[in-house]
Amino acid sequence: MFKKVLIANRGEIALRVIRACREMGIRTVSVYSTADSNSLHVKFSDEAVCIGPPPGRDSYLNIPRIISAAAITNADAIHPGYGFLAENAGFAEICSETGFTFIGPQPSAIRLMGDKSVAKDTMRSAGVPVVPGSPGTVEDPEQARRVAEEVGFPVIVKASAGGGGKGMRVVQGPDEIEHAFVTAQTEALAAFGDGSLYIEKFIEEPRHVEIQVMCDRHGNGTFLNERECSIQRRHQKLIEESPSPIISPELRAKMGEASLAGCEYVNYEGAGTMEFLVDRHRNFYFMEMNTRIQVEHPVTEESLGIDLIREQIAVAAGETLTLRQAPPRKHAIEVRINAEDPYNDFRPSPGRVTTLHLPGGHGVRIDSHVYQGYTIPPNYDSLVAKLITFGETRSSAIAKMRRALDEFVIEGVKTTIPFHKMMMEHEVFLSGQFDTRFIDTSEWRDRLPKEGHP
Ligand code: MV4
Repeated sequence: MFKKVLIANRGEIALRVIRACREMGIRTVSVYSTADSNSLHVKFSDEAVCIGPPPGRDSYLNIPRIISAAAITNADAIHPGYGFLAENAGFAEICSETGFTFIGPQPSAIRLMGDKSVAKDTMRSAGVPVVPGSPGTVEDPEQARRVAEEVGFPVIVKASAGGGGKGMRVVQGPDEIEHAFVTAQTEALAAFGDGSLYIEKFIEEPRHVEIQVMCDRHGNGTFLNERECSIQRRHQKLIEESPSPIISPELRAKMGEASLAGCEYVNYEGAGTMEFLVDRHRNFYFMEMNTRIQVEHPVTEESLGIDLIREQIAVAAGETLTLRQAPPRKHAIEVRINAEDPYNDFRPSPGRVTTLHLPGGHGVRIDSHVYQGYTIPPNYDSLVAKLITFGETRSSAIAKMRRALDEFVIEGVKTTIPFHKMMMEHEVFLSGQFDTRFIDTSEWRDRLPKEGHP
């Protein structure tokens, strides 16, 4: 097992990894920017190295500085968390070339999944259901139109280098395709330096359901059920749960087996997530694979009673996978409490947390790096806390979430708590019958608690 792990991240995920390492008897090294010198990940690790000023490119994204920090502290392995360098194949490669184990999949798997069009073609070859569309990329608007006529409108044009919604255009009919192609290509080229596009049938009212997988290097792999992630705003998830209210044991088995077939096909190692769209007829289609641990991993942990970070570290150290497939034991829900103002289009609200009281008690988990007096810097994401509740049934998890949200006191910054209080009473959320369009198309703004009156 590793003796010392460097965590190339910040915030709650850095803390989550430090905690797992502590429990495993592994020493930890934090890296931090000057914006984070008062952060808990710096205080809770055994060692900490300042790697630069606040901008990501000068600190948490700066590969030479992170590798230097690992070298001077004599770390064995590097955990990338999520975001920053977590899905940078070049970084994973440099880690192993400089003698550090990258806690994640092989660089080749990261690179393969980073190109969405290649990932889709690979998964199709592995027998995973994919949305009908162009094999590979489309080179010009004329080829795009031919593919669209074949699969039938509406279609969606997507950037191969994209993910998370950038460089996407929905096309309703043939007269719109040229414009969509040109604007998507321009956007993709500007955002990713790669203008390649592919086309697929547009799925209406889709749900986002993802499968957690974990594989070791000895050929063992398992799927750890699904997470329902359809409540999103601008491709940022706000609420996640496991199990999904719409997934039957039969569908779970099908999606899980398909995910594992995909992993086996690419000899996947480590933790990963297969993202699927599920249509109104409960057909499922592979969308993307995330080759990292995800923000919402705690709902899987609390539903199954497992520790994904511990397992991720163990398989990276070469141990044999000990997790086994099992039906959900509990229903778990996570809400993301962000320093954002839900009354003002979720505008970021960084600043000093003057008062903080965190909820607790039966069936409640908080993953947070925030403490009273801490200043949330404006430089990074706005996640303040992940509040997870879990119980025997979905309705008991929701009852605990309502209670926990009522106990939560945070002053000094605006947060998404009022949004989540509203959601835990919203009949569409309670029914489980929602899709990815909820935030854009449902009535919810006038149901937020009156401002200043929780
Ligand atoms: C789609 C789709 C409908 N049909 N593909 C959005 C982000 C990227 N990962 C893929 N996305 C979508 N792809 C087809 N063929 C609808 C979306 C989509 C979406 C997907 C998951 C969660 C939220 C979403 C919000 C808008 C659009």
